[in-house]
Amino acid sequence: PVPEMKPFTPTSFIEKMKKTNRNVVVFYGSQTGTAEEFANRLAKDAQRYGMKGMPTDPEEYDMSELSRLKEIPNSMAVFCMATYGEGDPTDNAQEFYDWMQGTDDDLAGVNFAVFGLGNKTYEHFNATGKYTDKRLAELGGNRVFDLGLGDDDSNLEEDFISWKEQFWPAVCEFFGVEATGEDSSIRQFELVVHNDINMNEVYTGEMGRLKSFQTQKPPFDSKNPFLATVTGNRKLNEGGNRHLMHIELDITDSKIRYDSGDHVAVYPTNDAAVVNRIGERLGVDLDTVISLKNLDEESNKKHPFPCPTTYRTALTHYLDINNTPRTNVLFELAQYASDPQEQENMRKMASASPEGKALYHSWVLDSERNILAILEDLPSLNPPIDHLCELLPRLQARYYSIASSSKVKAAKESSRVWPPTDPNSFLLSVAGKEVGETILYFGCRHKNEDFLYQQELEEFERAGVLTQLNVAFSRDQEHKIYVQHLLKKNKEQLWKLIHSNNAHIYVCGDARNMARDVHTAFYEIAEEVGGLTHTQAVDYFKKLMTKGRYSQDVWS
Ligand code: 2AM
Repeated sequence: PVPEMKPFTPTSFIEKMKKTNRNVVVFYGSQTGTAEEFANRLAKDAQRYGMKGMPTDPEEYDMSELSRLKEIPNSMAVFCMATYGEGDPTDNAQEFYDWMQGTDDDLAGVNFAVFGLGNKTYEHFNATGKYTDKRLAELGGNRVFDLGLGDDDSNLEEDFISWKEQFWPAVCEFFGVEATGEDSSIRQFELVVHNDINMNEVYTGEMGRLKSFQTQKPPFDSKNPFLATVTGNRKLNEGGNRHLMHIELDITDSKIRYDSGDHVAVYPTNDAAVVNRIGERLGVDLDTVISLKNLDEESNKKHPFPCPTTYRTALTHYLDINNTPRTNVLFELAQYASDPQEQENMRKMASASPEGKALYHSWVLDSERNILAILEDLPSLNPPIDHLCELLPRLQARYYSIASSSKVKAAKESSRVWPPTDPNSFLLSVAGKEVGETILYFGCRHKNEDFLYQQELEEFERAGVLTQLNVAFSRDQEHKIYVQHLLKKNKEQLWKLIHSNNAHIYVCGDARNMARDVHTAFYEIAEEVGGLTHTQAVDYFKKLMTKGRYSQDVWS
């Protein structure tokens, strides 16, 4: 088999739609796969309304052809757009985003709808989805249905199905079509069992090239991960129910380079015991060699994961069997429940009715039922394993902050990684360089439990790498002490550094509470010491951000 490769020159999605008789194109701006999953589901839904959908990666096509969509009768473009970081589009949507910003194409007659994927704890909630929706309308596009705003901090899946449930009736009304018959599930892939195959041609967990784990060749990337040896592994915090690890990875000879603030992606594998139990529950031989082949021969996506492979490999390396399944998985599997009550409940959980949502919430989300727990708790449910493999989402790489600096790599051949991001990589990279004053505010719960890298930080202060180390322990005394309380205490010094000495501010950590309150503390400092009005203070820090002097690496 030839490894799957993306075409390099952008091709025409309009020509492809015409050739394959499609009228609904569903573009996705996706980083971790969720927006892509949603796009697949919408494209599949289209069949129920006598339309034909095509999930599409905007990076693979010439998006400047959007205005030509009107050449196709009764056509529509749907966009599932995720937002990252400071309101940024995902990597695969960057070019499309740039195009939208620069173009003055006339999109009159182009029907569109947008669903955004974002997280409310971030300042720029759903900025990409909002921008896409606004910009396409400005260019003259015809909005078929209102922008949907999914919030991953609450429940993205619920937001999506609620939006979808209103979106399709609006589409029906707009195009004057009706739902055709049963909501039956439609398979996207067909099963091929390989009874007599050379095992050298069978994927064993590789992401791209066959045998890439046996013969490692640079350049390494997400499709060709480097097998790094773990050379250090220690728990960073004491006690508590949290588990923070300091991991050292040996990347000698990998030619991998990185900068402060970069992340390392780690591919997890699923627990063999869970995989075995799924096999036992469904009564299948997990070592059967199979391929799942796309029934749509025109699709760029020939297989849902590298094929041929075994069920065991797919469930171990390629599929997410540990998270709570999304509602579409329950909906599609419902047909395999022979007990009418179990079947009804599964369908109900996939509906947008309040009762269904509540059931999905309590029975799946709150009870943290993964697919195995669902199979074990619904004894009448007996799906064919290949359909289950088609429906489960891909197992995603996990991203961790790199705490070491590549600048000191020469001296120390290993790279240190720990969740979450810390100031160390920054400090390590300035160590020994001529920089101005460097002041750190660090907050944690207890001095004796989670004062991470205490030794190193104190050593930095002694050696003068840090001019000043300020630590806030929130739970070592009756009342809370947070970093912003210490900032406020030192407000004169801080305002002088910011306003007169050109200081840069870096904020790392929790987005929902800490980063927001720290931001507010800086406004107050500008008001109290600098004499600015609140509006002026907001403006002041906005300007610092655009100049790159107020940077955040925050998460929720
Ligand atoms: P707490 O859990 O005791 O409230 C790292 O998680 C540290 O951030 C903890 O000490 C935590 O304190 C603290 N923290 C929680 N909310 C915060 C906020 N709004 N501002 C700053 N720090 C906060």
